[in-house]
Amino acid sequence: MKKHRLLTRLASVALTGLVAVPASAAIVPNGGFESPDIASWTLKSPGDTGITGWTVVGNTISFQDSAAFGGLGVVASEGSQFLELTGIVGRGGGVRSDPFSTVNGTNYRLQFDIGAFFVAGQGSYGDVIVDLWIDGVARGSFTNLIGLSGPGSDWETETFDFIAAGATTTLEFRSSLSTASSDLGVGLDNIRMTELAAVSSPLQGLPEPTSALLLAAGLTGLGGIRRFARR
Ligand SMILES: [Ca+2]
Repeated sequence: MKKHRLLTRLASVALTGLVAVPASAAIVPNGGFESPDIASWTLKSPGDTGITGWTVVGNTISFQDSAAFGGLGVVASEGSQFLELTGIVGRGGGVRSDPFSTVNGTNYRLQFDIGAFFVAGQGSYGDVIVDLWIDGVARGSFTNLIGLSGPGSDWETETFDFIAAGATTTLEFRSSLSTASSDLGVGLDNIRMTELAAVSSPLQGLPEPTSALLLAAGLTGLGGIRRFARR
């Protein structure tokens, strides 16, 4: 019984700080751009606040329903609505969230889907790059190399872990100004955040393989203890 309790405790120690345990989710208001409901598509200029919870920044974007160009292969990643961050054509457009509630010092995993499109009758719109800011600070660029050879929507989920710096957080996404990114079709949808309850701060920023190795090492260690306990 004692051995069992020891092993249970060791397992708990080995896993704490290494495994992301979702504690809560869906805290980005209207992260899927489903509100307000639109029938087709509409252009939005910088300063526009018509998309619930978001302000358009940088350049004109398109607020779209899958009904608009779904027949050509262009559909949302989540629900039926999404953003197209190049408007009709052009780079640098995006959206900034209204400040929403976070817990200061807490680890969060931000995930969002970026879309590249192959439009029926027109061909591939090319690779896409989306730039991310958190609380006004640039946090990186995310690339989706289009993998389609026929009409369709190529959505890819991007992940970024960070520590909230205050009681509210602001997210901003823009299509990249880089010419490596399409100026005609950069999708954004399904922005969500999950609180990472079990990730301790010393591990923040470690690349996934390192965490996996540490986890593997921890499990190997447990195996050794189990072998020892069996003797
Ligand atoms: Ca959506």
